[in-house]
Amino acid sequence: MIRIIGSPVSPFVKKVLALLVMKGVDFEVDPITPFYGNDEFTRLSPLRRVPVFIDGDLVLNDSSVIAQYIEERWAHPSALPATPEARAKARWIEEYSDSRMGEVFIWKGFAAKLVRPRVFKEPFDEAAFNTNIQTGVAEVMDYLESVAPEDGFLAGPFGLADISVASMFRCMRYAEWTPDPKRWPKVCAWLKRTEAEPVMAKVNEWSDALIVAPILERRRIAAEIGLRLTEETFGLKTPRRAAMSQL
Ligand SMILES: N[C@@H](CCC(=O)N[C@@H](CS)C(=O)NCC(=O)O)C(=O)O
Repeated sequence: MIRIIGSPVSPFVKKVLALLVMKGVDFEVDPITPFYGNDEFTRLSPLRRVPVFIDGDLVLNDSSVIAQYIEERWAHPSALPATPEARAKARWIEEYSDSRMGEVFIWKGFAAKLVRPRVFKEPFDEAAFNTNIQTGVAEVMDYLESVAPEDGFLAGPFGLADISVASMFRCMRYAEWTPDPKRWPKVCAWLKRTEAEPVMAKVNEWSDALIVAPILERRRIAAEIGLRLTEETFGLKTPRRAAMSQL
């Protein structure tokens, strides 16, 4: 059985789960928050980041590396478009999402509002959060609006590019920010189409359930909506920042 380490709330974990769902591959999830990972977690994930993909002796890190492996190992249905040009475009959007959107949507957005206060008991800096919305987030939105299609998806059929970007938006929704459809109409319409795709709806259902569920209830709630959780085997009581952590 394939095991994924990392909470489905993480957009990087969600990308991997969505691809496995899309390709009909069975898996189970150890939904840890990376900061609570113990030494065994460090051994499996040298940067102390999630997701980690484990299949027997095969241990893979980094969502893009894992995504590429999944695409090669289970080629059908493909999460990438047909032509080399469109495939390159999809990979660029994935990269832009992981790096730039990761910085402004996740680290300065979602993590600043929810993770930092909850995990590290640090106060929420509302002014910095709002500045990021008006600068970094707005700049990302303008770029996405310039590349979003009038209809359909970001790089052809629904796939990796859409999954990557939509996963970032969900975290910002948890941080109580959603884009203004008057200012960014094409992105908002694309997001609505993407979130209506069954694969995206399923993984969002998982993260929505886990983000609000009390820890003791999580296993029962997850089972009800078709997410198989393993024991949380990597738990520390006190969170630890990775040397590489952006928090
Ligand atoms: N480039 C990595 C980024 C993964 C990542 O940053 N994951 C976050 C969770 S959303 C994490 O594990 N953070 C822990 C830390 O920064 O210490 C990937 O694509 O997998």
